[in-house]
Amino acid sequence: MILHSLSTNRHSTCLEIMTTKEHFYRIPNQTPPATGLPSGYTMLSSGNSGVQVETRNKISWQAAQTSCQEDGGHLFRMQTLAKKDELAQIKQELGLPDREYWVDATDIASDGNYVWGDGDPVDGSLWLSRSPANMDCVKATWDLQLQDANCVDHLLYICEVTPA
Ligand SMILES: [Ca+2]
Repeated sequence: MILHSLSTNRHSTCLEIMTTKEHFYRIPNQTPPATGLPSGYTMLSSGNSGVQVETRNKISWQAAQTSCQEDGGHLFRMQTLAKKDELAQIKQELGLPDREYWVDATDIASDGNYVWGDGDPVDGSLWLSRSPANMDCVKATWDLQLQDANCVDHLLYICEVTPA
């Protein structure tokens, strides 16, 4: 798992400050609030899941899905406008680059019918366009609109984990 350098740095700084404060005030051992999320994930404000944006390692759709599964999740399911807006806010707050990112949808099961990993159909209003080539995987464009893409393309990706 590769963390975005900015968030990693912020995390380190935060830990250093916490450590310093603990020594200064002699605060007894306390555990931080458990989010149930792997390190590097940001909780969506809806509170149902956390996301992490891979900003360095460009890989195929399947390799990206496997990487997210190793964290206990899957590629990001941008099923609603609300989730899209939340992700856009996180992207802005963390200063993440305007690039193309793999998301969870494909039409591998039924050509032309794009669905998320849980079988939910992709909301038509979130599409930027579908190419005449009718490719099998779905990416989010730099401004988080959905577009079909060739699954073997190498892109950045967004993972989503729902705490148990
Ligand atoms: Ca297709």
